[in-house]
Amino acid sequence: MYQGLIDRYRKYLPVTSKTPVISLYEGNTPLLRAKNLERYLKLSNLKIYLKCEGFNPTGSFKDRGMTMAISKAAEARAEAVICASTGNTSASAAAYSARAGIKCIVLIPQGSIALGKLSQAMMHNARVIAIKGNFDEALTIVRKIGEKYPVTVVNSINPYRIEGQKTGSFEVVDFLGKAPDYHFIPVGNAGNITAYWKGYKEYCRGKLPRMMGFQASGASPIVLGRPVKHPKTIATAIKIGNPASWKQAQAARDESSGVIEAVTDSEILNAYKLLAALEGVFVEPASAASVAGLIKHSGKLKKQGDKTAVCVLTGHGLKDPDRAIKSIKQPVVVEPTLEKVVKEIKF
Ligand code: AN7
Repeated sequence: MYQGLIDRYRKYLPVTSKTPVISLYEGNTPLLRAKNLERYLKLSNLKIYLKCEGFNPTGSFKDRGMTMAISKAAEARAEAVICASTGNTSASAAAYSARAGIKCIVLIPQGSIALGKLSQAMMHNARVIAIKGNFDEALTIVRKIGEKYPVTVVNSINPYRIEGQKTGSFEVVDFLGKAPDYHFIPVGNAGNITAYWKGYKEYCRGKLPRMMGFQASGASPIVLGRPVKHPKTIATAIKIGNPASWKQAQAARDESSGVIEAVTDSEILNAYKLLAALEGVFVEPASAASVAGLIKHSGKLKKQGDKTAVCVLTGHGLKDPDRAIKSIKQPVVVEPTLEKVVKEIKF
């Protein structure tokens, strides 16, 4: 039986027989072919695959990094871990810490994290501290606490996080038999684009993909070339104005002849709805930035020969049900009679 990504990819990861593996059997997520989306976009030359990271145990890709970070924290006998988070990191850190018996402290930007994520951190008994500020301010505080107090930081500045997350590319390569031509990915704190690129470089014998990173236009520091003091976007997961892995993301872009560009909230919401309606895949808004990026490039992609693209869908749609309900037509309400219901169905 599948027992998680440390078990599967042990020889590529910094673990030994002494590392206590803290796992919820994360990874091994589906890579779905998106034929309806290909047809809708009239991209007959492009095979689109969706790497559905919302299928991870806490509903996001963060579990890949967290199984590593918490296993290594347990190996070092850490008593507590801490992170700043736009939501998913805190949900994952809280779950893995609970399993490891380690205290977990999370700093979140007040009012800016999706309800599902907050409920996860609370249920797993993390010490949740909401700050009257944004993610970047929370991360600055967390870094300082990590330097001064006996607590392990489990944001992606912790190198074990990147190590775990690079297994996403291993799975893509194992499934396709090679790397895709294009790898589309949302960019927030920029750990994941860093990790996927590292993974491709370590695991791939043949040609490497072009890394296509997308930030939300109201939170696009790497695109603008300067930090954004007051980031704004409905994609709260990537509402980040000063990414920790900024330089590594630029390196991934440049080494791979890729891009890091911005997509607007309305492009994100369009991709978000298309994925749900055409492919049966419900993601959270930030995740749809990868597909919004692909749509933005579809004109250019059409003019190429046969190509393969992977879009990473980083988190599950149920994380942020409020956004879903705000984005779509509300259900009709009728009297509880057969007649009224049949009339509404319009047979
Ligand atoms: C769904 O949870 O930063 O570029 O604190 O939750 O590696 O930061 C989340 C990021 C994309 C961006 N999609 O990845 C956090 C946090 C989803 C996310 C990203 C996040 P990075």
